[in-house]
Amino acid sequence: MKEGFFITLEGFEGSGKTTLAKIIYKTLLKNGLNTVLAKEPGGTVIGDKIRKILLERGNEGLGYKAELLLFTASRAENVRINIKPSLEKGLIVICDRYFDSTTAYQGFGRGIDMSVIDYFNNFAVEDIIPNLTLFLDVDTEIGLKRATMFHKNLELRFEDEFIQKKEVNGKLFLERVRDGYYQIARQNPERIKIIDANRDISMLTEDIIEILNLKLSEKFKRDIILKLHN
Ligand code: Z5A
Repeated sequence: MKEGFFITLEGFEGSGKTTLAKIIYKTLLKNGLNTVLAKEPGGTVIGDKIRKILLERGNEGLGYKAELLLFTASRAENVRINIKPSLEKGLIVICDRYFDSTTAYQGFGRGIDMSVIDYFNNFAVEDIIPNLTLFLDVDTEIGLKRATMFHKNLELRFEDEFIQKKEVNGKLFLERVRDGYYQIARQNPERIKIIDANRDISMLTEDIIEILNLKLSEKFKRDIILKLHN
């Protein structure tokens, strides 16, 4: 079996994950590296239907357990249909959010027991663990401002909740998510690289290209110096 290279992007909304995932994807293709772009939640026929349920304004009544199961179902489909077959073909896969999002939002954010989170994360992804995760660390207020300006009015269930600044155990939901990401990054220093995402996109891109040059050179056992796609 061939083995590809799996990159995930993580972080708070408005940190630039989607923008940067597209820049990386185009850059890798331009440099002759076969690459696939995926995202979560969604990215498959069933996953896109699940995405609607999860993100649409009006679905505020959704319980935390059902929310976890829906993110898990969407991920299981993404792994089965997009990610695993592409990695088996030896391709590079970029995924905009993956299981660290569930740990950060449903685990640290919602407060669901971590043994339950780990069980469902493992259940969905089997042995498909990212080789590299870029954690785009943005100040929550900056990220939220960027995200709410950009999002379609329908996909605002989470943002609505952040704006209401719901508190659990004396801490805001969005603070718990951000602290959660730091903990996940500290526990996985080899896999996760923290990038200051408050800066200009061009500066973030430079940092990411440098990390990719290093990681992909190791992977393909030859010097890779990526030329940026503009
Ligand atoms: N969620 C969860 O709870 N559990 C899970 O397991 C998963 C997800 C997988 C939707 O995710 C929600 O699902 C999310 C977590 C939860 N919570 N919320 N909200 P999503 O990935 O579909 O949505 P998102 O993370 O909110 O995406 P986003 O707002 O699109 O954020 P982004 O991808 O990081 O940002 P972007 O699309 O690249 O940029 C947004 C805007 O900001 C755009 O106009 C850019 O031009 C601008 N931008 C981005 N970066 C910069 C910089 N550096 N400078 C200036 N402007 C910038």
